[in-house]
Amino acid sequence: MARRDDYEYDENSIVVTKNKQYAAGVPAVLVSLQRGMSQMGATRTAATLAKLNQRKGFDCPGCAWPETPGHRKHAEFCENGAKAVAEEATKRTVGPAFFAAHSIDDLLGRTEYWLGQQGRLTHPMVLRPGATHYEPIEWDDANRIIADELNALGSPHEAIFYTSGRTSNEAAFLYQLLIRSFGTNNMPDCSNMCHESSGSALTASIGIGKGSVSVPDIENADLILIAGQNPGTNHPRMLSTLEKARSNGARVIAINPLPEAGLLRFKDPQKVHGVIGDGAAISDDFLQIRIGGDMALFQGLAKLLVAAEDAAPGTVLDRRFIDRHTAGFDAWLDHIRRVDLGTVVDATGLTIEQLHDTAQALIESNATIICWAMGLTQQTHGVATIEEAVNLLLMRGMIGKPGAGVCPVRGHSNVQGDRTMGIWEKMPESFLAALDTEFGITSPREHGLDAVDSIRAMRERRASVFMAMGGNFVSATPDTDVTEAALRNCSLTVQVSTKLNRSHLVHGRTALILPSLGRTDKDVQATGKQFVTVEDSMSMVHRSRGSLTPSSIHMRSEVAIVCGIAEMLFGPGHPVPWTSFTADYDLIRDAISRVVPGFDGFNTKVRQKEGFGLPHPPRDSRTFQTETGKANFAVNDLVWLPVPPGRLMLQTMRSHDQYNTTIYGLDDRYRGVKGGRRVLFVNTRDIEKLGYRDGDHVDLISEWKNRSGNIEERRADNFRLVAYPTPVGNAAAYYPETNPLIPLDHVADKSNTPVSKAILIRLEHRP
Ligand SMILES: Nc1nc2c(c(=O)[nH]1)N[C@H]1C(S)=C(S)[C@@H](COP(=O)(O)OP(=O)(O)OC[C@H]3O[C@@H](n4cnc5c(=O)[nH]c(N)nc54)[C@H](O)[C@@H]3O)O[C@H]1N2
Ligand SMILES: Nc1nc2c(c(=O)[nH]1)N[C@H]1C(S)=C(S)[C@@H](COP(=O)(O)OP(=O)(O)OC[C@H]3O[C@@H](n4cnc5c(=O)[nH]c(N)nc54)[C@H](O)[C@@H]3O)O[C@H]1N2
Ligand SMILES: [Mo]
Repeated sequence: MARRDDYEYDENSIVVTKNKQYAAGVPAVLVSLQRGMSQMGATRTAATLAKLNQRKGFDCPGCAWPETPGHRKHAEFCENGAKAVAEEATKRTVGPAFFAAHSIDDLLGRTEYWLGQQGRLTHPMVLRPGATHYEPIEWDDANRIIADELNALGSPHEAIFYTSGRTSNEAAFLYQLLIRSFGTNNMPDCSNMCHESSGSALTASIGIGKGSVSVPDIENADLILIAGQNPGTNHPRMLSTLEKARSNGARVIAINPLPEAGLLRFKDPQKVHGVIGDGAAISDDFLQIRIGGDMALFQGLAKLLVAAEDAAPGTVLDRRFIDRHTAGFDAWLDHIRRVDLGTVVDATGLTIEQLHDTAQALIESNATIICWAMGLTQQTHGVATIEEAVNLLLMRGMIGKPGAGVCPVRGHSNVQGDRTMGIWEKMPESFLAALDTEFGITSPREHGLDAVDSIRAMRERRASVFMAMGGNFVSATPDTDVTEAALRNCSLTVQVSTKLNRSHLVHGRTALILPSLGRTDKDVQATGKQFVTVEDSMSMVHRSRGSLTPSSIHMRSEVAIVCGIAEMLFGPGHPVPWTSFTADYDLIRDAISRVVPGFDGFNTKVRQKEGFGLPHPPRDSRTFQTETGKANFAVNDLVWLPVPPGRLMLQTMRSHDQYNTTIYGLDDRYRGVKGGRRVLFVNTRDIEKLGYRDGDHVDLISEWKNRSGNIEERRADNFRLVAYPTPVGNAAAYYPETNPLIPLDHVADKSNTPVSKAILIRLEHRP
């Protein structure tokens, strides 16, 4: 077994090798087994990996990519799914003895990597006002503290309830029910920092904030654009689907500032050609776009398509679709004709030939899918960029037809389901009314706070109780110093968690840690073994059932935790049957079936082999529930990001060895960086121009023009320069180390999503 201090490391001894051209293959299998063995031992590794994503097993806590319907192979998982499981199913534990040995001050000096690697949280713990150490507490006493603090508030709106996207449908439904029964819609969630821009854009454009394609659609597409996404690391199982699509004749175009390994070549470890040889090429073309250039790209492509239609009328536009199903076409057409291709070339960094070639591919394709993730959403103009992607599909009638559509690839494994269950600060009236009718409560109607506004509220002491259902709010949010100060203003912070992280250490006057069961754990309640359900990125709902004996009898399921708090808070006689809900999750699903559209017959349908799909009106019947009753073409003025001299545009992203703020290890294998995480990927020409050499250590300073027009500076120190094939003027570094650089007010228009992918920085020599 590894010694605990193995997780301390020296950022000055980073090893850099050449970045890889291919993803997965045999090294991936070896890495997954190795991580499994070191965390879980041999028996637990074999037992858990065998149950991953199987019909009778648990849903992978990694990403939200769906399983291929009908073909669940043995071992439907990937290297990073295996790491996610090892991380949760670890045999190491963090209990009262650990907290007695480590003060808060001591723990604040550790890295997220070190904290996460200590093991599973086993006991409810309390940090009392002024105390230096967490100490154990009984569940009832913890719940009493929460109830007392909530009841002492002047208004329910002074409480904030965060959710990360691993929470099951059942727990999420009860959590929002607790929060709305209490009287607020303050429900920030990780989606606010993730696909909120996709939700905003898609709801305005097509009337529903979810993707419109299935796995078979991808497999049967003619053309797939993948923009702002790194599937080789973050959605590795997507590579198998893409490989299938390619072997069916699809063309794949990757749009990314970085030549990400999985986008270029993929070695499927489950196939012979993946084990020997170079693997399969995944993308036919790689458009190395400048950061923030996608909106210009989509507008430029639309312009070229319009020009082709003008040259040969009736060959490019899907007039029938446009006339029947869309609104705003003429205004859009007028706008697109005026797009300047010179600006598009400047904004994207692409050549005019690349633009023509891509336009030609769009014209030739009868079934086009656009996939995207954080490279598009976490931009000031993220919503507009996604609207432009939709415009490009609408003009060709590429929504609601096989092999075509929009594919926002979700992050957390149940982030989409949590939204469906009502975790949103602005759920529509129809949902609230159904909830009220079902339970005889009166849900508040005024919209609540999202993630960024919650931080503002705590900073200004308009809110003072903060509770988190999973996640690591302090490290995932921007402007780390501001956020940490905001949380320290609280009277109570509560974290329902599986693993230790920095959010347990940056706390209110009183702080609680409530240890929860995870996906892999067996969940037994009064009526016996329970399962939960999740919704994947393609609106498929299915069961998840853990099988491991929990490492402590003091852990509770998220459902039981929510119900325990509710019983203490509302006392006997509350109209919601909290006790019965904990005892039998079927009863929760029955209630959901009456409140949430698409869930009728939930308990029966979810017991079917493949689970069931939720309705998606644009996909199912080209019905668009927008204000116009049609799919809307959006008109947006072109925004792009020129880089001033002496500056770099920084994007913050994930290494191959982390899950958001959870650091699995220090090996970003595909990018060739090992042994540390404070690296800055910069083009060789920029390194020279700025007067540095590869391997130099620098400090990063972000420059932000605030509302009063003054430049604010923020720092993150000691990053090693790595010469890397990123576009000139563009840099990249890992999150969360770079979050202190992102101003709280640097948010996307309309979605309020922190702009994690475009931060203006300059470098300073380290003294
Ligand atoms: N193993 C693992 N899996 C995960 C996660 C994890 O941390 N680890 N996180 C999960 C979560 S919550 C999410 S949201 C997803 C995230 O999945 P991704 O969105 O793939 O994650 P990022 O690492 O943020 O990568 C963003 C990609 O966008 C590119 N990019 C940056 N700026 C731009 C731009 O302006 N234009 C374009 N076209 N591209 C750009 C970057 O080079 C990078 O390839 O993954 C999920 N799955
Ligand atoms: N700079 C920058 N910032 C970003 C991003 C970026 O690309 N760049 N990405 C953003 C995105 S896309 C996202 S989604 C957010 C992620 O934000 P979060 O979802 O808040 O962060 P995670 O790191 O996924 O949370 C990890 C913690 O969740 C807890 N946990 C894990 N599994 C469970 C479970 O089953 N139940 C419970 N109760 N707890 C569990 C563990 O204690 C673990 O420490 O970060 C955002 N922040
Ligand atoms: Mo995410």
